[in-house]
Amino acid sequence: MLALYYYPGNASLLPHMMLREIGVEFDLRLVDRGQNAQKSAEYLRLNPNGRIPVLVDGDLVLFEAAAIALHLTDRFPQAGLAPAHGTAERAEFYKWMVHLTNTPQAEYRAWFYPHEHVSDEAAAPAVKQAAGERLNRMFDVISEQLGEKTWLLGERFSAADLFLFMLIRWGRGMPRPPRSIPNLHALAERVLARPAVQKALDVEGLKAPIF
Ligand SMILES: N[C@@H](CCC(=O)N[C@@H](CS)C(=O)NCC(=O)O)C(=O)O
Repeated sequence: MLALYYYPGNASLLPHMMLREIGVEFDLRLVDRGQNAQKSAEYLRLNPNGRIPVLVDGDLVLFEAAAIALHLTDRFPQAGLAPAHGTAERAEFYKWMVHLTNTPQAEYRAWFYPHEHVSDEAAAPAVKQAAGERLNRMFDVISEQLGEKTWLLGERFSAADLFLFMLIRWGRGMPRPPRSIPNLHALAERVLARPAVQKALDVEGLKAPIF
């Protein structure tokens, strides 16, 4: 039995889109952030960090969206969300998954939660602004690397494209949103056109503008 603990639009969106791409049955369990349920004793037993998402796969309880995503590619290789093990393409896939999680995704914590990075609340806006500027530079590099390719890995779609799509979406309220970079916009449109992605967005109740 698979169960994904989610909140609409949160980092759970990556594994949610993947589960829809895979087409496997799973339970979708809302973590009610309105009630701070991610910090409840019950949820902290699943993820002691009090963050969303968590995937339960039988006896396995997994936190960290990127780890969940990598696990899903291994568990359901037939879905083709990652290249074959041991290939150069697989290594490129790891590069993107790790880069996206430990660089832009981590930076978004400072953008969305600047108060966590200061002892003086008055400094929070400056922290947010600096995080936005670092994110701009990160998206510029990603855009250069993507170039005119269809997907991050070239002609082959992978979970890394779903990850990038989620991160482009998160930046929609930034002064210079990632969608303003033409090739990132085009990639996000291609991801958005996928029926599995449409289904995940629809079930989470996410409405346009998506990114
Ligand atoms: N590195 C973690 C980050 C997860 C994360 O920051 N989740 C956010 C939502 S996108 C969250 O739970 N926020 C609520 C909180 O921090 O209390 C992962 O990828 O799973």
